[in-house]
Amino acid sequence: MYSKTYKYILSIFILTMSACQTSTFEKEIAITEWQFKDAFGEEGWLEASVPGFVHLDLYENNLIEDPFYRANELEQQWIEKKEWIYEAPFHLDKETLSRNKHVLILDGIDTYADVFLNDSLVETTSNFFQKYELNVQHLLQTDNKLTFVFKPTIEVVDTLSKANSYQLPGGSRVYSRKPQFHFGWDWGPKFIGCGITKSPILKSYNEAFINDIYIKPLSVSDKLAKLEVQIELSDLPSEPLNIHFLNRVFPIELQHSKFTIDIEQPDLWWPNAYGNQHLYYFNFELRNSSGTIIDDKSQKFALREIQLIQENDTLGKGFKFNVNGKDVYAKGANWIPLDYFHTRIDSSDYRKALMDVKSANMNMLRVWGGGIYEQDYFYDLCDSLGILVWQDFMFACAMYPSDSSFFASVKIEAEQQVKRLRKHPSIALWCGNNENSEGWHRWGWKANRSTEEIDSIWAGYQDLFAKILPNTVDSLSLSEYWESSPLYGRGDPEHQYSGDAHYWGIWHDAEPFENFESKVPRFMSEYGFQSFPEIDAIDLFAQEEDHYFNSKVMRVHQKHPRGNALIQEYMLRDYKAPADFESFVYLSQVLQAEGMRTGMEAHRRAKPYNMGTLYWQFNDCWPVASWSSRDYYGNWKALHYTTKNTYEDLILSSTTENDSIRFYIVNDAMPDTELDLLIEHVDYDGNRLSSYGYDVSLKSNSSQLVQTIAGSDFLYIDSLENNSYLDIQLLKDGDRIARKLHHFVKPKNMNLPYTGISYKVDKDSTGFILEIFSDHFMKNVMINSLHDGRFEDNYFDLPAKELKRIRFHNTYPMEEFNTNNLSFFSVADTY
Ligand code: BMA
Repeated sequence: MYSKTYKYILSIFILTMSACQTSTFEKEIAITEWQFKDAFGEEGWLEASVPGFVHLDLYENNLIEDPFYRANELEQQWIEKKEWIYEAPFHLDKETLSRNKHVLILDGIDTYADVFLNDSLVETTSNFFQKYELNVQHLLQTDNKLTFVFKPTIEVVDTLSKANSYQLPGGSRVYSRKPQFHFGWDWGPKFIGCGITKSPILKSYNEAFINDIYIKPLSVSDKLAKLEVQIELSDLPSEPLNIHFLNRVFPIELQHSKFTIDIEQPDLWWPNAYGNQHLYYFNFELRNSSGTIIDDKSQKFALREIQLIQENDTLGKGFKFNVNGKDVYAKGANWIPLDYFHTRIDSSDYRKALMDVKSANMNMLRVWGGGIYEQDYFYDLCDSLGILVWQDFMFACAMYPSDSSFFASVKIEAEQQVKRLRKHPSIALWCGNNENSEGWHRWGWKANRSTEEIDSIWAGYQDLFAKILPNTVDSLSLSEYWESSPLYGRGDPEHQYSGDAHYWGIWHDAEPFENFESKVPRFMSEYGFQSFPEIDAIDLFAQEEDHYFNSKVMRVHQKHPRGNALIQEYMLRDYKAPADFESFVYLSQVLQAEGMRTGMEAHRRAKPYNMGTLYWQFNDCWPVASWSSRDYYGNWKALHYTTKNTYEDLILSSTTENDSIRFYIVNDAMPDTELDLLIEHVDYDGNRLSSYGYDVSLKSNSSQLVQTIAGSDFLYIDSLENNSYLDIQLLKDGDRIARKLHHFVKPKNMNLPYTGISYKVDKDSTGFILEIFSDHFMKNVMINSLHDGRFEDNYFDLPAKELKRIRFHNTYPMEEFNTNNLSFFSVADTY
């Protein structure tokens, strides 16, 4: 038997992937002709889209304006109070009707619906995250009608909440198993309505078919992988069957069967930058005794072992991921749904977003617990791109009910989701919840409660997050489980020494960015700072008259109560007051990027004490001022470019302590090698004032302090600190492989020359390259073009008298690059 203990001994481990193709032997009938209506309204039936949400249907029917535009959110709150009905007819031909079994599959139902088939109640749904499989053969006829009568979610959760003798932290939303961010978040709107977010399907069949294939490793070595293949059929077979697979035949007599197979010379799956993402593809055929194929499914899977390693040391307890025997430094971000109305996200949106994850040199995403368990395609992409997934169960910032019906529902949800996702090699960890434990212990949630109440709420937490969920993960998968993120809240000093941490001293407590350097935990699973989306993106949801940050429209698109004030406060610490709204928007991004760079570099320098940095947050679910590095429309903010550079495999980093400047090299995957370190002192006009060169022996998987130099060695005249910097470069055989500019003062104290830029556009076989040049140093140059696409680099510091070549990644094929479209903006332009 393959046990957890045994797993630690193995160096490799295998999971399977879910992309089973639909067999040709069972018949899937999609139900497509949907209409909807307000149960008590006068409009009557209107055309509807499934998958979808009622807000989108109302918008499509011109009954409301675009929910995301200007302050429309405020006008659309009436929708949550209504009862909505969705209905679709579907026709079955004789052959289909005559089949032995008919199962109606409902999934992603948002949320409380009485479901009728031909006017008979077949289910009352209450869990968005649950798949319902209903045996409906007694109700079917040639012409059928499927009806959903949705009760208003708000009414249901309020009733459930009132039935409890006390309020639970988090409010009434905790009673619903539906995406918690739907109730509004500090980066998201509130459009509570209803929806059928996955298409209902009727499965009609005669013979048992393959329902699930799970390939589980028993042992793996360089030479041989032993795998257990678990086959689940839809039903008990009516006659003995065989599975044909890899030219072998395995008899099947039960609904659940397993057999073992070997793979010689197995290839492993690795995270991004650590190796290839090898995926195996297998085909399984289910045949009856006369050899006729009655079902077939293909299944991909991969070989890898992931361990969460927690070792005690003198300071506390470490927290790191080890893949196939190698410690992996996790570089990434937190992921929220790509759209509040996530049914409009298609595979190309996922692909673009995840390519932006990979392009920024990330190897891990945390799917945050207030959102959704993502679509299969998301995990398929993570598998093929080498992005590890820290998967939260969908519980966030609250305490949850503990009655038996709530637990029963969660148990089904957890079993289904773990079974679905265990096939993906990208799944690195299951985590119980986001900040529930921190909230309970540190956010005053126990105030004004009786001891019985406190004990009962905590016992409920323990039952759910220390028993039900870990037991589910343990019994159904080989994944590790982590009870709550973070282990300790920032109010507890222990957060710096053990487990994962959410460090919000910067932002929520308005601490200076420099504190990122002194408050480094073992694994940073959240930290962040807000910025605005770029001005062209703002213009997609606002008008010229909304262009000031406290306008009604901009306030609707800023959900953090102190958001704008905090951005301003931090901005004035480091920058001169911006002259206008456009400068404010640009500076908000530069401020975010430079502040977060301090954090990212500090975490990486602290390796191996710190073994991961996941910032809050990668993306947005609507256009908003937020902590994201990529806006709702997919534009890279300054932070995303900074992330790309700071998450490079090999980076240079520098800090100032008293008068000492310390120079570091951080290296994740490059093997031991000899390099040259060059430190040049350069002024804003490009004059080289002094130059130092050193030999460096680079160690693999390390952070090395390579030099310490007194600041006064460079700043022998006072004014130099305001008009010069250090240009630090790492060379291998004369080629530059890393670079960092070290500044002596904050941008507001830099004597930034106001200067123009000269440019030209070059073309080669793969596209366009912009060449830019300035006579004087420019801080955080933003290049904007009206062409669809992005520059390889942006918001960068441009040294004086140095030609910089920047490739343009166009979204669509382009004949020529229109230079009239180009504009440049830098910090010197903001005041
Ligand atoms: C974190 C997250 C979110 C929140 C973010 C910013 O703790 O878990 O709940 O959006 O902080 O406040």
